Amino acid sequence: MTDKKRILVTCALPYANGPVHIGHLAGVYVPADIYVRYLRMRGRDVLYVCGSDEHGVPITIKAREQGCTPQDIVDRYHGIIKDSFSGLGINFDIYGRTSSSVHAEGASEFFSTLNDKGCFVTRESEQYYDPEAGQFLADRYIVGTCPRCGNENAYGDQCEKCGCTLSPEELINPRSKLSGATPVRKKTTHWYLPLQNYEQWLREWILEGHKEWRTNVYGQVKSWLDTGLQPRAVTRDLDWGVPVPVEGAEGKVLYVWFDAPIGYISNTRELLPQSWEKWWKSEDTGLVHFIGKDNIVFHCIVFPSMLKAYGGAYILPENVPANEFLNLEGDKISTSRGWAVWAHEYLNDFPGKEDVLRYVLTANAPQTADNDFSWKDFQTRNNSELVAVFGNFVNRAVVLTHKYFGGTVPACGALSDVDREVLDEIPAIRASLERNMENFRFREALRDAMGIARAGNKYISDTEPWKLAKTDLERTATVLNVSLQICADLAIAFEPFTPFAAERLRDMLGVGLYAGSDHRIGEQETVNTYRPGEGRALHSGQTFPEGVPVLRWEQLGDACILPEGHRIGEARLLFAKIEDDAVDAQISRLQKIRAEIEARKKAEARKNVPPQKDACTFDDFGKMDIRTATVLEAERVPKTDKLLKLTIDTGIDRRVIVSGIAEYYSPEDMVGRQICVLANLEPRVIRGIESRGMILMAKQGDGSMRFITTQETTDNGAQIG
Ligand code: B3M
Ligand code: ZN
Repeated sequence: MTDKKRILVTCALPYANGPVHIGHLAGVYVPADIYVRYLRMRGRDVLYVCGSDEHGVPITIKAREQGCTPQDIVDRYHGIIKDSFSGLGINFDIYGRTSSSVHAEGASEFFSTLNDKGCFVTRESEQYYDPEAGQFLADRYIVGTCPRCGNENAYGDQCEKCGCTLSPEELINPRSKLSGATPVRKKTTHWYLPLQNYEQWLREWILEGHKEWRTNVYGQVKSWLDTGLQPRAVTRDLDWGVPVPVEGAEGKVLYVWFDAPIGYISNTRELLPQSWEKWWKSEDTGLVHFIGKDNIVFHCIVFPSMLKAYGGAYILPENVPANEFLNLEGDKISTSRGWAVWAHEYLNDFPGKEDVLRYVLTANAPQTADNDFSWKDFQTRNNSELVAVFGNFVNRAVVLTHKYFGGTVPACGALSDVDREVLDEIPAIRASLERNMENFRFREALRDAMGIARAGNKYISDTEPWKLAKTDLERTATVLNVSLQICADLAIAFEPFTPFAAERLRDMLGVGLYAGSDHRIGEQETVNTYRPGEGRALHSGQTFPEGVPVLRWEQLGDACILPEGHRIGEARLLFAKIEDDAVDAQISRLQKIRAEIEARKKAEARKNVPPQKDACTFDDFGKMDIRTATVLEAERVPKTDKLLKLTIDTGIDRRVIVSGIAEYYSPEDMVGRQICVLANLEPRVIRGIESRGMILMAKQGDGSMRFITTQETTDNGAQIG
């Protein structure tokens, strides 16, 4: 970990065009929150900054779809997102927004400085313009036919059907999404940041200087640099965003990825108008960006190049611990398709279980590879880890202390081997936990913390104080004393991961916690809003009532955190079991969404009508003898998935046909059905069965088959043609 005096932690600014989901939480916000809580407990001076990213084309599209203004959209989602974070105990020192005036000023000034210093190049190019709407079209505002797969509704940047990346010029028959008009090419000028000028410097700074960064981050940076950097446009023709502060640039705004990272700085300025510079321009500050993998290039290449271009002492990140993606029940999370678990809905559906989500997302964190969230795993981790191990251990220690010792910490007598063993285990776990935390390995750190609960649970099961109490109260006292010390260890170790439960546990133990200083930064600037545990968290300048022990990280692993005679609180439920019906409801909600997605996909695919084949003559057709026939018997051909053996009455005779329709019809579906067959097709032997003729099938756009049936029952053997 950085040994800098101050640590500035930023989290990717979520786009305010939708709520946040578990993928965002697992990738960015939960790990950042764990890190910040940990650092604060270690007494580090931390500033924790985030906010909504409120610009960009998708927000304008959503507004248009919903018939409201972009401001309405961002107002709505900013509120939802902000509440979701605080509901989960993720309490930034500031959660700002890029539509604020402080940000507009800051971003504008940043651009002007770079422009004045000659850091940009301008280029004229031709872009699509909607003559009816009178405006240039962002890539997403242009639709047309995909040159690769023929999808008629491909976007100017991507075809969602075949997944290919496109540029608007490649679309066949482009049309404007705004008016439907055919766009015309029109000249426009944009500002570009020539990233190639920073290549050598980036190589030295990251490839030489930060070999300790995560391999996924380092590798992505290396491959960008090895491919060679290009000038990047930092302006757009759009009416939503920070206006380009240059005369003659009317109708242009800063590209969202230019202004958004400046948002980190603006939000710091908004919170600390007097002293923000000491967080951004002092070598005493260590900057850490928490992001998802799709943001790596912007945080490791583009934004650092911007800061470098600006000059003036801006610091660069010490680390960018980007995560991979979290999938949901085996499929990629998708906001547009609705395949997600939304944070605000979770909080509604599982009140009081904020920590369970934090725990599961950390235990399954996509740190080195994509990972999967499933509701069954969520339930199992809650019931067999949080409830059965952690909760069960604490409950037994606290309840038995009330039962045998009137709720006071009993005396610790001579320690036996089992006692020593468990007590010795904890300092070793702590060392590993700290190493993991400081190297951004939160999944492993959580495993360490859980190791303490497992050790405690095993200790109390092995020593059986409920039995001991009948014969040896002195030994019982020692066992419960040791158990309560381990409970105190858990109250410390779990604070970063499950802050709500850690607070309940401190209540049970009758203790407070040192959770960091209150960051008195300037005269009138007091930040740090510590919410879960507020009543019992100790900030500098605050003292707990006489006699209340205050836990500190440094005590983790001490054999006597809680003094003999200390009164503990009442037993409370630390974690509650999650029943089947709660997760089944979630699973069936997802099944419904999956069915809708499938239906939409199928409907789309069906529209895929293949072009007409080459002409054939009447004689060609006349050679085919097509008849109506009825299926008399049907059975699967053994050892195949696709074939049915059908015995049919063709009116001419009774014969056997082997048909590849088993994927679409079962034998029972077929018996009694009247179908059409090509009767004079040369017989063929399929799987040892002579097949005489072919059943006529209609093949749909998605590849599925339906047999052709007669509308009204006709005689078998009727000629079709
Ligand atoms: N708004 C988040 C995303 O790509 C993006 C992050 C900006 S951080 C400066 O989902
Ligand atoms: Zn395509």
